[in-house]
Amino acid sequence: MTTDIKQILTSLGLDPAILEGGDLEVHTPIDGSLLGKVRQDTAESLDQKIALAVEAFASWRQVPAPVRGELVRRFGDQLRRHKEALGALVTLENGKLLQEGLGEVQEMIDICDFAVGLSRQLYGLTIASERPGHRMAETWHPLGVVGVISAFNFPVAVWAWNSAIALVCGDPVIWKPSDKTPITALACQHLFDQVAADFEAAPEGLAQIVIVGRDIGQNLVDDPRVPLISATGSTAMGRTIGPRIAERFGRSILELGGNNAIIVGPSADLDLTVRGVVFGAVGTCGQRCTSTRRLIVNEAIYDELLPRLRKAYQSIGVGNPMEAGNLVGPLIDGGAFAAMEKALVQAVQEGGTVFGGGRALANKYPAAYYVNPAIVEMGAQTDIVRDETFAPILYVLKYKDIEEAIALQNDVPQGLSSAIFTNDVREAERFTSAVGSDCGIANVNIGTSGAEIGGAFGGEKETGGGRESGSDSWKAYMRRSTSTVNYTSELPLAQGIKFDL
Ligand code: UN1
Repeated sequence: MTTDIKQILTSLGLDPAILEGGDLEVHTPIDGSLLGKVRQDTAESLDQKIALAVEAFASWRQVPAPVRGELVRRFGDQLRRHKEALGALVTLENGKLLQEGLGEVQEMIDICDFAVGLSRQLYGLTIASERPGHRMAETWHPLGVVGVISAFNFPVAVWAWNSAIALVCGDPVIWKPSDKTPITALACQHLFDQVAADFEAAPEGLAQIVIVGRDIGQNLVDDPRVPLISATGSTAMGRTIGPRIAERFGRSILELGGNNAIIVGPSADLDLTVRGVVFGAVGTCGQRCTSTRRLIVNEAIYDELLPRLRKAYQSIGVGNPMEAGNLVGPLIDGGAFAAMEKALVQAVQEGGTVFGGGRALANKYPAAYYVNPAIVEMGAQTDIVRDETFAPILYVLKYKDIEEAIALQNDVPQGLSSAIFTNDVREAERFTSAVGSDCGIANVNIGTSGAEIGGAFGGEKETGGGRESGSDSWKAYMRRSTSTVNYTSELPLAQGIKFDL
């Protein structure tokens, strides 16, 4: 696969001129070199795009949902045709492994398929009325313009989860991608535009992109013409925008920080466990919101598991994510590296013993930030363990009984993903029960990351409570209307109230 950005853009049908003339500098985390200077939107152009999206809504909401699904089906096909190039672009701009870049595009294709099926299944209920000769039903209607704010770590898939669903639900989309990954976003937008141009029922401005920083981005968040904001990012970001959206009675889907743990029970299959833990902790260089950050190990197997984990860590190839054989690519930038270093210093201050860590390949890539993943054995779940550091740091804790393990797993502010490795059905069932994991995702014998699109994705507590992607997450993108129809010549009142005129 070529690493030449101009060649990749051309194969996606984009003019490489998008890399010139702007003031937003984009660097590849692979070697730190400049990929381009992208033009940004202004407050005025954002305002115009919102106005155009409002106009698009007026017609798109009247297009039958299965026809809306047909547009998304064509977009999924378009992604299939361009999977290799778009996957490579994700790797180039974000630094994740090529396999992971391709996986992300596959996730986009999968959600398109899901949304196409959904476009014929936006079902409402019929409800038994307490009054004779009355029918009650609920209908789901399009909601309006959806603002999507996405993060650098999943620069294309998260937009697709939101857009594919929003579009079949009858909603136009305005996307604010991370300012670290605008080029992949422009590529996605271009692929969509090509499909929409050939689709008669698609109004202009159905899906748009705005390249803006945080300041102008606030205008999108605050705009009453945008009834739903779906935002993925840090808890700090959610804490800022959540109340602002609530203040205008807008809706939000927040997918924020995670601090995901794996519990390893005494009966666990340790081969499976090592593979699951390593993928979860070091995959995507620890930069998934579902990355495994904590390992809670039963004391009976602790001394057997830890050496195996250390051995696996020593064999991990850290290096250029385009090259097959490497399992860990670079961190996104120097800021992420500084955060990792700081967390490791604090962990030692809080009693931790660090294995691994530190910068790698600094001579070969002086302007990029490769690191050795770290395992940190902790005596207790201290402050740093309760914090999300977006880097490959795995904190390890020891436990005696399953109640203690579940209590530790839950005793963090975040609530996104969790897992248990066990062959004990009682432990597994307890973990997934009401008194088990308090997270949005609770897995058994698989890791915390790499969720499929068919389920609802998101989590509780400081993770923000939103759900995106599969299951019935679509309901957040529509408004519910409850109708009661009287087909008699009587006018009985609910609750048996008498009101004789
Ligand atoms: C994210 O990190 O924001 O479950 C999303 C996973 C992926 C999505 C992660 N399917 O790891």
